[in-house]
Amino acid sequence: MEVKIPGYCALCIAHCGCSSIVRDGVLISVQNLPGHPTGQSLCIKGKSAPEMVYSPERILTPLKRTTPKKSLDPGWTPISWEEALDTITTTLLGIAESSGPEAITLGVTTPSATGISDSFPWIHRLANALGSPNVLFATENCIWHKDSAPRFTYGHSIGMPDYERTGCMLLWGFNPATSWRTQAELVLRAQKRGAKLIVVDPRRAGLANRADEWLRVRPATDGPLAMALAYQLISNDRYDEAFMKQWTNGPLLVRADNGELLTSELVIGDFPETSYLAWDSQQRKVIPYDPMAGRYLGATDHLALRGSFAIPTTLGELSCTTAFQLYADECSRYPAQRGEELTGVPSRQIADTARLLYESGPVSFYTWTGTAQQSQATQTGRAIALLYALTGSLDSPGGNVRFTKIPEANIMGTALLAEEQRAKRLGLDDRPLGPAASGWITSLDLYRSVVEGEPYRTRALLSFGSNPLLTKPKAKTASQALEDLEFYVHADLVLNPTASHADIVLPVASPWERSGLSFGFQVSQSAESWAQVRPAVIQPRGESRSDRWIVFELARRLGLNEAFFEGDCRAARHHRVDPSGLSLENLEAHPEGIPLPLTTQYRKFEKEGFATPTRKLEVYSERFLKCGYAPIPRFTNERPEDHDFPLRLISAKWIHFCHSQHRSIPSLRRSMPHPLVELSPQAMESRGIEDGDWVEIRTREGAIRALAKRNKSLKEDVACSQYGWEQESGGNYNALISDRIFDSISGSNTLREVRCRIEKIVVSEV
Ligand SMILES: Nc1nc2c(c(=O)[nH]1)N[C@H]1C(S)=C(S)[C@@H](COP(=O)(O)OP(=O)(O)OC[C@H]3O[C@@H](n4cnc5c(=O)[nH]c(N)nc54)[C@H](O)[C@@H]3O)O[C@H]1N2
Ligand SMILES: Nc1nc2c(c(=O)[nH]1)N[C@H]1C(S)=C(S)[C@@H](COP(=O)(O)OP(=O)(O)OC[C@H]3O[C@@H](n4cnc5c(=O)[nH]c(N)nc54)[C@H](O)[C@@H]3O)O[C@H]1N2
Ligand code: SF4
Ligand SMILES: [Mo]
Repeated sequence: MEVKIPGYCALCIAHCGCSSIVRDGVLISVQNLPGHPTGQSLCIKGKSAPEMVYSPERILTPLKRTTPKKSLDPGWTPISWEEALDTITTTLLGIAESSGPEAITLGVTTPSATGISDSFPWIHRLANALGSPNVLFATENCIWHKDSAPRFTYGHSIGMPDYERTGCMLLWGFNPATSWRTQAELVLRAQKRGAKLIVVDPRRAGLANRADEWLRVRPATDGPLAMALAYQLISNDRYDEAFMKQWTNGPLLVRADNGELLTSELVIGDFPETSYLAWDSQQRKVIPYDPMAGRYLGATDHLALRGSFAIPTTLGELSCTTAFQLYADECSRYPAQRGEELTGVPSRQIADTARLLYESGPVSFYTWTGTAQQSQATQTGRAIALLYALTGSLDSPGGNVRFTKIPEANIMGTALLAEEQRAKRLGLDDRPLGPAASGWITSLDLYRSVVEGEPYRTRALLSFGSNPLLTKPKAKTASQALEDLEFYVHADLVLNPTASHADIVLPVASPWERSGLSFGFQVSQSAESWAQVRPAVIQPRGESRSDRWIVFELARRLGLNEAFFEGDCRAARHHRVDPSGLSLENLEAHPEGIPLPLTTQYRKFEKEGFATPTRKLEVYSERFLKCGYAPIPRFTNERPEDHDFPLRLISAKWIHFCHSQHRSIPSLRRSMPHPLVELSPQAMESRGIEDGDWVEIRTREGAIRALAKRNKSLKEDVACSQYGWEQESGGNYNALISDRIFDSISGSNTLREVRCRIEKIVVSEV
């Protein structure tokens, strides 16, 4: 019997609506699902679902290591779920009792490129209920710059371009044609309607080929480029002055003596306590701004956005400058010509792009990992966020908006974690505003804790997916940490190189063998209004189980049932769905999904202000100042040239694979059998390299091999390679990266800011 079951593909963030064709209990094929907001088409990975499901690489039973950690063969032996779960429970309880639950780290792979989105919040709930503040996640190299860093400026993530209404789209270090095809489709549709497209990328990849302006930025100079564009807007009066005055903290006065915002305590007069001060240029006196109420106490018609003023205070006369003036001054260090020198983008193009931004708004933007994996990544995120603020399009029709979401219960269980445990989160002391403040630790923090016992020793890791040996820098420290771990449990579909260091491996069912719930599909209001419970379409293979099942089973054994709906998965799902007003039964009866009549609320800040310390969009971040970071983005010069390593190496994603996954899927591997490195024709010629030659890529950290591929869009000194390949296939790109250079605010590693040299490998060496 053949059935066609609607659902969505959970393999990556696009969550494309799809139908599964199942014959006699076997998944035959997967097709797109017309009518679904993300169901227009599927990529080759989605179409290869049956190969993934029935891959001989799948783990089908729990496995136990039977040889010492350092031995090459782990001697995997199948064990029962009972034995696996009991061993895990006893060991974890023992560690929690003797060293505290913080000695146990939970790991989780990325929901943007795996089906872990089905159970992501449950894994966090398990950590919180257990009392562990440490969840290892790829934030610092992944979502930090679009979800967390903008909070320092806007108080919220960058939201989503309102593609249906936008006039100009700015894609910055983001290639949705490969990484989020449903966004790419909306970009194309907007272009057809006449919207303009600007792409900032060292490579002319994907939609950059159709851009009105493609800015070929020198890798990792995005911060200076954002400042240079902002300077064009400000110096030519091409910005939304009214928005900057009314909704940003640009008018607030900053003390020249210590960089703090001037507060009312220091100023003689009848001002409410703890208010900030701005300058009224007509009455030539200060006006207080109450951050609690989010408003000025007085008329704002003549608020000065720019200028420096001598303010009489109890400390004597203090020289103060408006925050916006300080920002404008910092931008003025980047006139177009200097912008060109620093970033490689021609000065004329910098000026033209700024004009396009001004003339073709409303402007929307999206940035992702192109700007994430750099040594000044957070300030780069701030610089882009501020450039965008100048357009005045934020949260307005056609700008970046946060679409109205379907209400659902938050099940992360954040409140279950005691404050005292939260304070122990690894990395919090070193980077107080970094991922640790949002709940996540970085791999470097984990390795240090395991290997050096600093600030305390991590003894166990319970990881749901993830492959840090290939996806994080410098594999050596990682291998040692994995070996030093007293107890490592890894739940996955396949045995990846990191999992081969585990003590116990748990077999995870694929998304087609388990159900999932998606409230909203992100890319538009209609997509965000789509609620869907995806059914399992086939039985789990072997003894594999969903991550959620594993979490609930462990919670029960660990005595955490109270936080887990007494072990009743269905009651938990009811709880999650209830606030939406939909019934779980109704959702299950409509596996194609149910649209809700939600409408977008624009300019929410008019009612709520911004969720920042000043309740305004923060041009000036006192929070940064207090942590010792520049309150207005400031960039130090590039790392010096290294003549032995003249090329700038970057990496990017390819449509065939997600990160280190999928290399064993035959149809995908056939279309990409070997790792590639793209080089400019000039770089190839000068090195005697031809298309398809094997080359060696060498950095100060190590060397890998890849096949050369001509890419005429690259500058002569830039090479773009792939990551995620194992050593046997050519090499692990991230072993070329030093773990000692990272963004001091977020811990983001310089995965794209590496100097290398590339040479042809003579055939006898291959
Ligand atoms: N050089 C370089 N390195 C990078 C990047 C880059 O651009 N350049 N990108 C970075 C980014 S953005 C990210 S997010 C990280 C990703 O880093 P990782 O999280 O390490 O990602 P993957 O390599 O995809 O490994 C995912 C693992 O999870 C397993 N898995 C898949 N689905 C499930 C599931 O449903 N449940 C469970 N339990 N396991 C599952 C897969 O089989 C695989 O073994 O890599 C980063 N590394
Ligand atoms: N096929 C596929 N899709 C995926 C994933 C996958 O692994 N494979 N992973 C998912 C995940 S976890 C994530 S985080 C997203 C990421 O999605 P994207 O951010 O779109 O992914 P990338 O291709 O790594 O990077 C985007 C672009 O940044 C450019 N770039 C490199 N260096 C620089 C630089 O210094 N400055 C600028 N401006 N650009 C630069 C690259 O050339 C590339 O075209 O994709 C998701 N979707
Ligand atoms: S883009 Fe491909 S892998 Fe991602 S959800 Fe769509 S079909 Fe699945
Ligand atoms: Mo990511």
